[in-house]
Amino acid sequence: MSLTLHWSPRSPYVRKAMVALHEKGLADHVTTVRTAADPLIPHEGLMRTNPLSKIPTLERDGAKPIFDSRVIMEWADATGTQGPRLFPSEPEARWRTLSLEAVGNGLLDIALPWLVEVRMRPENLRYDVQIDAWRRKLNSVVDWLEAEIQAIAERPFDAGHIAIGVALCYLDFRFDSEKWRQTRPLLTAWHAEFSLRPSVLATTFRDDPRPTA
Ligand SMILES: N[C@@H](CCC(=O)N[C@@H](CS)C(=O)NCC(=O)O)C(=O)O
Repeated sequence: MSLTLHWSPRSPYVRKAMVALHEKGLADHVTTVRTAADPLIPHEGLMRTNPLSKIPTLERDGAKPIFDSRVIMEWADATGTQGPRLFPSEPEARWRTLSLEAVGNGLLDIALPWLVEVRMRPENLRYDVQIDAWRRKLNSVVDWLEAEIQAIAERPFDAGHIAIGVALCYLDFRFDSEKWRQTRPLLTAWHAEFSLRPSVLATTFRDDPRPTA
């Protein structure tokens, strides 16, 4: 099996996909290609494969490319022959997994535009009302997780855990100043355990040099 993943060590969506590929024993089949997916500069080459110019995008020999982190996780779950079942088939378990995955992913959907706003937008154009709304939502999500995490931890490890755990790793990477651990001891303890999984240790975030093309 030959797989090429458009990848960046800075991207939390890529990390979700990579953690799933590791969990399912597929990571060794993947060649990563460092691809600069900049929201302000659509990537001409990447758009030929994924019209959205987003990563992760997975190219497969002789088959259509797959994109969106959740879709790649589902593909990994359907393809890998080892590791935990990431998307359960029993309906109630599945709806819960998909909802938890959506919460983790939604946290990233708050964090990424926030980062663009404060890093890329000229300071005089910054919209503080929007930043305040993102901050309130971020706190709403981590408060909700603090209340739910004991029940979540009792569930078999799946795509929901991956999305939530990676999103919290991303807060550590880019939003340290928001201090998500403060007043959330249960979530802190769960995340410490999540961070020790080999799949998580193998996919750490880092600020590598940005490719020019
Ligand atoms: N919903 C997508 C989001 C992917 C995404 O936004 N990735 C970022 C990198 S962290 C990206 O490619 N941004 C480029 C852009 O927005 O044009 C997923 O889950 O894979």
